[in-house]
Amino acid sequence: MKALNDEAAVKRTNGDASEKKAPNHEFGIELLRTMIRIRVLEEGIEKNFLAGEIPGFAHLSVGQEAVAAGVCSQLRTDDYIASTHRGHGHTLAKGAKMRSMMAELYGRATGLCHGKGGSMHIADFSVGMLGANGVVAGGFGLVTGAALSAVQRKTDQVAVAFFGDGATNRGPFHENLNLSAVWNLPAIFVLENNNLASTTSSSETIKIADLAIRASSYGMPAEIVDGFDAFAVAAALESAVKRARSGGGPTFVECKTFRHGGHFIGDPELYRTKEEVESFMKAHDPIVRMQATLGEKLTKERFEQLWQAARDEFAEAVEFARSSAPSAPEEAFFGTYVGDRDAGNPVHEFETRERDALLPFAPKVGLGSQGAVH
Ligand SMILES: Cc1ncc(C[n+]2csc(CCOP(=O)(O)OP(=O)(O)O)c2C)c(N)n1
Repeated sequence: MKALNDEAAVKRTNGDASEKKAPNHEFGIELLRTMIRIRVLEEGIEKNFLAGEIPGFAHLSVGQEAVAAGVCSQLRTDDYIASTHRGHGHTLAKGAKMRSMMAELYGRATGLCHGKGGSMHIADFSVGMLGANGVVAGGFGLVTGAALSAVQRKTDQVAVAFFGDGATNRGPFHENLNLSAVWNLPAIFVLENNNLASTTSSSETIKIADLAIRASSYGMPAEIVDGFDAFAVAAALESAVKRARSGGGPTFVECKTFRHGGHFIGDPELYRTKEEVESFMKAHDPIVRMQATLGEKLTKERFEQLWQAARDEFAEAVEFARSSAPSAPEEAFFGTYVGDRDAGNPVHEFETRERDALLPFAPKVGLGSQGAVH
């Protein structure tokens, strides 16, 4: 095995995407479209959640949209991502349908996980979205496994883990970065550094400001980018994806970003002031940033069309969710596996007779595990 070398250094692009190539305005509009769709989706989720229509918990990523949009713009549908508890943007940007997402959040049978996952455990394997996760740092193992499987199947797929600064203090972060580097896997680790873990500032729990430095310990190159600049995020990912697909191994990308809303919907946010939040957001909104970068290339009409199309899409998605049937109690026994491989019993899905026997114990409402872990 090759030891740590010069390659394992932290690169700082500080949002200067032009360092790599001049921004293409049509691509910028595509990034903007994704960011606006995420913004409209999440603001709508907040409204309907507060109206009591959505069960469980929901965590929003308003302010962080440039990361989801920039990263996913560089991925193919058959590439993998694993998300966090703050995963609506990642899921939408990876290609999930907004209406299937909303149905999932509403606990409906037509949802992506038949209403059993909700906001925090939503997944869509058809677009390579391996799951949001109620367990902080829960996505790392999925990504290492998916990247290993791509190598074993001899495909050129890549796998991306999204995670927050808080997750970098957990064991799975270190174990999976190490293993991915040692095995030279096509994995990409995307940190959304919003400087907060729930209510705690990372300055109280971490002694370093640039968490990308941690990648050096595992012999992995890292890049720090301005996470409000979707072009910069896309440029960093373009390099990381190229490296991963060509057998060059994993990369760490730290995106400096900001969470506009509370940790979860309903968070009283006693740890920061409203003024602080608003003034920061005013200066760093990724949508405003892209609008400014595009300048005259983006007409007022086109900008308004993007918002209107997103609002229409959201309205249709809510209508679909509201009019879908709730997930049935017996749904709890589908997609569940039993058996013991070591004892020679194949792992298999519950058979109908087993489900029938368990039916009396089914939960009274079909909301699955929503809100079980927060
Ligand atoms: C293993 C585990 N520990 C604690 C929690 C409670 N919890 C939920 S989110 C969160 C903060 C995570 O912070 P970070 O990783 O920075 O992500 P962010 O919320 O900033 O997106 C914590 C501690 C959890 N869900 N799982």
